[in-house]
Amino acid sequence: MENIEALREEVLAEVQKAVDLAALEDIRISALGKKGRITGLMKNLGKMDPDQRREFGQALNALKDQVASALDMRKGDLENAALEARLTGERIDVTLPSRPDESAGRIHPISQTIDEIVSIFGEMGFALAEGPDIEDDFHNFTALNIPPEHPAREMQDTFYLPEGEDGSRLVLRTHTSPVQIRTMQSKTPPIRIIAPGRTYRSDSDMTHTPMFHQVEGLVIDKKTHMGHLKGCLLEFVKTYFELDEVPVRYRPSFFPFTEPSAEMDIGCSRKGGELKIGAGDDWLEILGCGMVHPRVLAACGLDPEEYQGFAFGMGIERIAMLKYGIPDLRTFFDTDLRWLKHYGFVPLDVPNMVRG
Ligand code: 2U9
Repeated sequence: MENIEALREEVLAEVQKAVDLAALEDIRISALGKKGRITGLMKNLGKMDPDQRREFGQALNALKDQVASALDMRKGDLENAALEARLTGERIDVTLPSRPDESAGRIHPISQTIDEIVSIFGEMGFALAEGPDIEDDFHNFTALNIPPEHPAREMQDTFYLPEGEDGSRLVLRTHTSPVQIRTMQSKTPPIRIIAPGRTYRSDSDMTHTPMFHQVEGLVIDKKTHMGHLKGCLLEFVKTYFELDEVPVRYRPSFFPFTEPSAEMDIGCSRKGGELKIGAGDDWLEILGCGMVHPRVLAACGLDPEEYQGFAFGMGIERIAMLKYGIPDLRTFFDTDLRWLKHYGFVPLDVPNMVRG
């Protein structure tokens, strides 16, 4: 018993004096390990008579528990002290710029351009509208005053799905205009929407891909006129190209769904083979537009005597190429990661109207 008491004092004092975790581990092994001092006393139990063994055994077990919990406590204290020392010793320089994350993804220029356009028109009170890529003949052609013999309806220009049982053929939408048709059918004016998305045409060369992106806008109200169209589109090109002033001109054009129709050009210079937008003696076609044809309004159940409005449309790849200096349309769809690293946008670091 005296042995046990002496050992208790000795081991507990050692535990308290341990300066680090390695010293503590040595103490644990020397007390509780296979050849440890407490383990050594345990081995003596076999030689004792039953009464003595019970008394001695209980005392030894209590000692073992006490030493184990003292070791645990000291371990916790030493770990806390080590952490405390690290925290006071190490300083984090919060002003250091972060390392570029090589594995971080990029926002595709198409997505970036759509976000920019939607946000510019959003500021002007336009709502985002979306619709299906697979459309019926009515929403893609008929309601848009596209006559049966129009070349846009031909197989060479449009992707048709296999004929249905009733002889009807669904199409991959050739423009996002069906989205506006669906909106006019389901909502009463005033309507102000912007409809970006994928469109499909059976066309493939240097400047055409079978799938491309368009954004179209539509404004319908009782007294919406061409002046609204011009003000709205001028505001858009100035904001999109980040210019205070942009010369614009409208050339007469033709679309089945608008009357009158026009193409909008912006001033530019092409001196020395370099395109500069916003000034100069040259012009660059940017979008098509016009007043919604009365037959289109009527096809959507709106009275052309009561309502009128304007619409416009542009190719997203084209205006992304102009703003971001991307020379080849087909590279948009090559899924080349090096291209995306070069032309893509770092999330949270994209240009916007607030930060520029
Ligand atoms: C409705 C009524 C009218 C949308 C318009 C254009 C002119 C146009 C082209 C630009 C380049 C398509 O991507 S492109 O090839 N679009 O010039 N789009 S007016 O007019 C509409 C749309 C919907 C109900």
